[in-house]
Amino acid sequence: MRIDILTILPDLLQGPFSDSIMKRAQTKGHLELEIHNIRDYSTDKHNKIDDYQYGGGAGMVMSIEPIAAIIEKLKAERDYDEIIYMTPDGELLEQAICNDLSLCKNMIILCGHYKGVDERVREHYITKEVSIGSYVLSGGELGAAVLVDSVVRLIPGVLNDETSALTDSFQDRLLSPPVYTRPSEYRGWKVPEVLLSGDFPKIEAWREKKAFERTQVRRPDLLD
Ligand code: 6GU
Repeated sequence: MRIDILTILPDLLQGPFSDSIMKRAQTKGHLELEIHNIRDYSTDKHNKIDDYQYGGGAGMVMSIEPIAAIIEKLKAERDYDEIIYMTPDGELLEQAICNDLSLCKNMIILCGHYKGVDERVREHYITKEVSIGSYVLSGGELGAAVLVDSVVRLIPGVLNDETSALTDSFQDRLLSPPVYTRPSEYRGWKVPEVLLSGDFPKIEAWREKKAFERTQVRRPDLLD
């Protein structure tokens, strides 16, 4: 998969992709990630990428020209399955969206800032708008990092058996059951007996029961 991220804060996006699974996805060739600085596409002599909003009001708006210039350059190089705008008024990110996006070959992710981008960018270039939750972030970069991580880990070969995405919370609309490791007793706090029994059908039944109970208590909406 190839992902092009368009941002005014490219440094902010270095960290999340230079460690662990996201780093390995790139070195193993599952992910080709390009981070583009929108400012590099400004034709203004001060590299301006925003301006006052028409009609008045506080807050700057990201201009269409530099964003259109990068998107059109990229679209001339390859076909994109999705051009996503990260914004608090987008569709709430859910596992089902991550699953769909994991089938994409190429995608562009635009990170919003200030009061947002000129509406004409959304009308003419954007194919999908995503929010990562009902709260406001200073910019779309952290949202883009969340989106990329949640999608890339689903690409076949990115995770190994031990970290397989098939048993994730949400994949079966259930939260994960509790897990334990050694020691079997710590300060008198014991690991549930069944997990030490070696009786695998019984362990599996216990895990299913716990997953269901946990979902019922914490996220009943997932069971609807
Ligand atoms: Cl994607 N961007 C911003 N700025 N705020 C958000 C968000 C995105 N998702 C939730 N809040």
